This record gives sequence, C-alpha cells and structure tokens, in this order.
Amino acid sequence: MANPALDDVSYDQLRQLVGLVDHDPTKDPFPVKAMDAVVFVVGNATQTAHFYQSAFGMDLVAYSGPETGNPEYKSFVLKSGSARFVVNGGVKPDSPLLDHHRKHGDGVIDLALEVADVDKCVEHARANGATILDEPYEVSDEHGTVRMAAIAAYGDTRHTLVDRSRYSGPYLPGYEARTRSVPKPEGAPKRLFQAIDHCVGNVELGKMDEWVGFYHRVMGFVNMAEFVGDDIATEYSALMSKVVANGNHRVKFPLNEPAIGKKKSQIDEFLEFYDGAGCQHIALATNDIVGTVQAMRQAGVEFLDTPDSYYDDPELRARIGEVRVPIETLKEHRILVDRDEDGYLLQIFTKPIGDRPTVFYELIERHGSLGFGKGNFKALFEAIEREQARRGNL
Ligand code: TYF
Ligand code: FE
Repeated sequence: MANPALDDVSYDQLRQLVGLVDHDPTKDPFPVKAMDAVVFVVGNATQTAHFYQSAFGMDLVAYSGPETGNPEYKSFVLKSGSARFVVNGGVKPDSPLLDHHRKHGDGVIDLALEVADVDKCVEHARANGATILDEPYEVSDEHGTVRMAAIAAYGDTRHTLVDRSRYSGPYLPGYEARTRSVPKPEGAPKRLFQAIDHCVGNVELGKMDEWVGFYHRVMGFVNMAEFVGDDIATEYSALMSKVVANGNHRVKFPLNEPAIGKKKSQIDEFLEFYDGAGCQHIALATNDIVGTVQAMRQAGVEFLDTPDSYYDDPELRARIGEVRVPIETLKEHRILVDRDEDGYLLQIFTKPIGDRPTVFYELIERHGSLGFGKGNFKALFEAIEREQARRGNL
C-alpha cells in the first residue's frame, strides 16, 4: 500500500515551496497536475538507490526487478515529500536501458507528468505536432488501474503522462512496496526536501526557442518572466535561457542553449558529455536549506564553492536586506541569496553527481520569490566555470 505519511505536503506548503499561482485548469488544453516522477537510467540502480537514501535522505517505497517478475531491469522508487525519483538499471545484457546508458551515462530518461485526462492531453499534443511515443494504454493490478501515454521531448527525453487517480499501489503495477533499506543517521531531519521545484533542459545551439515553442503549442505551457538574453549571455553566462511552466507553475522547465562567448559554454560541455540534449539540473524545494545542506555535506555531497567576496559585497547586503538566516550562516554554508519584487530565495548547487560532467542538483528555499536567482547568475556561472576549468573543459 502507498504510505500517505510520505507525501503529506499540503497545497499551502507547496504554494510556498515552489511558488504556485492561481490557474483555472478547465480552460487549459493540456492540464498538468504535477511532476509524477523523475525517471533516471543509471549504470548501477542498486547503488544509486542507496545514494538517494543515504545522501538525499529519500525513502525507498517500491521496487521492480528480477525478483518481482521483471527480468530486464531493476527499478527503485524513492520519495521525499511530494518528490518521486525512479532509478532504473539494465540487468539483461540486451536491455535498451544499457544502450541509453552507453550513450548518455547516468541521466534522466523521463520527466513524467501527472495528468487527469491522458487522452485529452495526447490528442492536443498530436494535433500540435508532437511525437507520440506510446499511445494511451492501461495497466492494472489488485490496487487498481493506471492510464498512461508518452510524448517525445528534447533529445532522448520523454514525458510520460500518468493518470493514477484510480490507483492506490506504491507506484505502478509490476512494483512491490519496499521500505527504506538504508538506516537514517541519528537525529536526521524527517526529510531533506519536500518537492521538485524545476527541471532544466539543455538543448543544442539555436534550439531553445523551438523547444519553448513546443511547450507552448503542445503542452499549453506559459513563459515565466525570468530569462537570460543575448546581452547577459555574451558578457558572462555563455548561455541563453527561457522558462516555461504549466498554468499554476507547479511544473517549471527552464531551457538553456549555449551562447557563443569568449569561452566554451558550460552548456556545450553538457551536450558533449551527455552526447545530446538532456536534463541538466533538478531543483529540489526545501523549507530548511541550511539543515539540508548540512545533512548532505555530512553524507559526502559536494557543492559549488562561492567566494567570500560574494558575501562581503556591500551591494549584495544592501540589495537582499533581511532574510531568515544570518548572512554569516549563508557564508559558512556557501548558500546564495537573491531578492526580487515578490520576495527572496536561497539556493545552492551541487557539483555534477555522476562520472560525466552532466547532471547536478539545486536546493532552493523560496520566500515569495517566483524567480530562479537571476541576481546570482554571475557568481553561479563563474563557480561553474571554475569547475569546468578544473576538468580541462574550458
Ligand atoms: O534554473 C535556473 O535557471 C537557475 C540558474 O546552467 C541556472 O538554477 C541556469 C543555468 C545553468 C545553471 C543554473
Ligand atoms: Fe535552477
């Protein structure tokens, strides 16, 4: 059975955590409720599932694999609040997951979306030129029925559409309930994050506007105000960026493309090592970023460094004003802060978590701000470029 205690994140909490806005889903051509799951293909799902428990504090909730009648691959389902990760690794040598891993390394294969009406979404997507990878189908077991379909997104990334309103099992038919297999450290917070805030896609040079158009046309997503345009791009960021979101902003997808600047773009580095377009970072919403960073660091997660000068800059101090945490604490943990007209946010970025310089994480604590930390772009991109240089890719 699903454990409701694991996703007891209320709508009001979510509104604060990820910055929701009012929206009428009855007028939406492609109504999306939320992220259903971020699905990864990795080289060793058994060990990656251990990592997300031990380092990200997630709870193992379900499993499918040879022991449950699925000889092809192992699949572990992990939760933290409303966030669900699924990590898959090939078992049978001819599993297509192993081809995906050979090409991309550890990465995101599916940004699955929970929807109320799979068929309505697929028809809208089809009418607007989307590639339908899986026509609507149903799977059932003793817990009920799930209706699903899948559409193609950038690179080899897909969006599976999931209607689980008639299903009460731990994940999907074919999965068995599991409980945490790695003990929680003593005194550890109940969970280290409560929700997925946004998932960023890196696409090839000149393709950003095509993919923004895709999300507009096919999925009815809207533009958010935050973007990195030509001017900022060539000066220091070496990337262009626009953000699309579903109607109530529960699902936010920033899209980056490389910009031709003085140096090799961090987006080019990603595209080279991922061997194509793909999901670059996932931002996790927490209501206690200091506690989360502390716990993750203790477990060995490495974060980008921020120079002392960032915190000692009087202009920054004046701009951010009063925030929940003393600036000395932010400095100690290398947490970035940004303020805009709606409020402020605290954020920090991990180094790439796998062998290839591709996928990384962001932690974000929002206090009214609906942005993505525009004021931090310069400091952040400089930190990313220092790491890029250490890898010999700049
Ligand atoms: O999601 C965002 O827009 C921020 C900033 O390569 C950012 O987290 C943008 C591009 C990038 C790294 C971070
Ligand atoms: Fe981000």
